[in-house]
Amino acid sequence: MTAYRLFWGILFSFFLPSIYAEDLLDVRDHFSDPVPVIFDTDIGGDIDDAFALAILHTMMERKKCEILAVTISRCRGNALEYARLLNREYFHPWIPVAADLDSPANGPGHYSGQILDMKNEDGTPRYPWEAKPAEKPLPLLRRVLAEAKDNSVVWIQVGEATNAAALLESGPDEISPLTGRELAARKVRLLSVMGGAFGFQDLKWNKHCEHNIVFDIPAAKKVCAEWPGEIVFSGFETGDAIRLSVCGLQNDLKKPLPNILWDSYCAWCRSCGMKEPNHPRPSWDLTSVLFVLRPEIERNYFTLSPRGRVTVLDDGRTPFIEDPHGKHRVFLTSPEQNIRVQEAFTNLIGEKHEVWLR
Ligand SMILES: [Ca+2]
Repeated sequence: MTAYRLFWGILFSFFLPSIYAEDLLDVRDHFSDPVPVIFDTDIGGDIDDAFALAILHTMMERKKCEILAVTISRCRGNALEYARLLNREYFHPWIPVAADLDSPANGPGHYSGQILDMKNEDGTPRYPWEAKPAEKPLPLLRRVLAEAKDNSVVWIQVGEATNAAALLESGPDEISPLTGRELAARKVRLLSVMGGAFGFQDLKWNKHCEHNIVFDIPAAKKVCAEWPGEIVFSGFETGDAIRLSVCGLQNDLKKPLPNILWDSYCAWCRSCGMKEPNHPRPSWDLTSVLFVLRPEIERNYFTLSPRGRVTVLDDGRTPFIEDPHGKHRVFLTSPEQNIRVQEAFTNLIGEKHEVWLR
């Protein structure tokens, strides 16, 4: 055992869990309650959004969650239709998807458009689809929250904070007499964010300007400063240390075909210049999903920092200041926990083909 592993083993085995393990947020009233989830994503850019949505569908099939809506913060390629297609491939085509197709922040994708254009060898569409009108995220978010039980919804934000900031700015309308801030305070139990970078375990991450923050800094500042409820942050360093197993993906996804996740992963690799699909991608967005759906202390997937406050600086850095009255906490993980979480991802990603399609 290296000195590094020994250090973290001692720290996490004896010290941190005794302080923070009992402090994990369980978002269920009862163990069997499905967690109502909003999945707010920049799907179409990096591939982890697609895997994160896929494991949400798997857990919805297990009745561990109910996906109320998929809202897109920055439409990469034709991400709206891609998300609808992924919902359909996972047998939940009724889940509403919303995106602002006119946003100047939109850009090309790495797999969303490619999947929609994909053909079989005989030239027929591999994933047939037809364009439907698009709803913008804000009215969908306001409607879903207005209809939800108080203190029930978990908002998983794995893209920019654009949509959450727009909600906070919204006033009463025909959907709800409540302001967006009032809806967030009354209906949202937890905001689970993949964003920022934190130097709890390695000081170098304090200097990192993370993608989801940088691409909409005003929105990230607003949400960190004004969100009325609890926020847990999975920083860049957490998902970066937990990589998806390429062998696992090949074993679990290649057959039976077609498999939209495998095709998406291959398209992402090709789009990024790789001849073979062989990049063990970080699991950034998946961590924010797993934390919500597997909060059991005995599984020991995650540990949380003490309470505090995250501030977004002008360049996108996200310093954390400890404060017992703060509503922000940050994921801390050990190498042993990272292995356990990676195993969970492999199992969840492969579950569709092991169980549903048997
Ligand atoms: Ca993302």
